[in-house]
Amino acid sequence: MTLRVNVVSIFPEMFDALRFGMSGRALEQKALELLMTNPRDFAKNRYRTIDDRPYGGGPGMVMMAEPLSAAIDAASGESREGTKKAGPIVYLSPKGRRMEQTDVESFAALPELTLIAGRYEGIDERVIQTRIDDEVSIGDYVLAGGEFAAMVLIEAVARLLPGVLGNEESAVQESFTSGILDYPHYTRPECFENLRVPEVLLSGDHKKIANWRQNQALKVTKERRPDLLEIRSSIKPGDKH
Ligand code: 9D3
Repeated sequence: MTLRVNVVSIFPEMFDALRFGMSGRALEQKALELLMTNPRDFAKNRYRTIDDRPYGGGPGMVMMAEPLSAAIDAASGESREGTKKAGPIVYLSPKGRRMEQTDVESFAALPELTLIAGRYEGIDERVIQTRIDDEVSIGDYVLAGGEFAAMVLIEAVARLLPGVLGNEESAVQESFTSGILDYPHYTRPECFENLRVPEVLLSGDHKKIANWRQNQALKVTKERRPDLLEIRSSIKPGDKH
């Protein structure tokens, strides 16, 4: 039960960051496997060129179709184990559909996934036509490349993999409250810079505490993300969330 993630990137060392924290634990436990492929290793000239100027002119450079498609084919096991499809090939792109937690849950349920991190202005459109199953953005802001977006996806997926969380209660708790913002958290000491922990949390009354937390969560959600409450109230009973 391992999720194999093939990553195609010209900066494979960036993904060393995933060795820390929860994704690091997922890798150690073999719940997650990361396999890096560098398009530069598939470049055709002695300068290992992987980018070229855009046809039609304009600013910046474009990732060339040949090294990138060869890297994708090698990474996704196009030649591996005969007819069996290796799982979807996902291109991290500012033009992609916005990734949500439901997408993360779907990725986490797969046996294998191939992520393409682009650089420059983007990749040759013919690679999208011939190789890409899914185009995903992580939000409406501009990054310098797809690597951090791919790492965001991997970290979000890794914490859902069986056996990774460690604290099983967090997962249960999360499924209860998912869709709204979190309640405030406190730990020792009881008084910090003259700010006291809310009395209810010291009461030992678990019903009252649960009720207080739900109210706090609803209040902050109403203030900051009313859109989340509108989505929730339009969901019929029995709908999966
Ligand atoms: C001027 C047009 N730009 C599109 C907004 C060009 C451009 C900007 C940034 C092309 C590529 C990039 C690099 N970004 C990503 O590869 C990327 C990304 C992002 O920038 N924001 C949110 N999600 C993603 S996923 C990949």
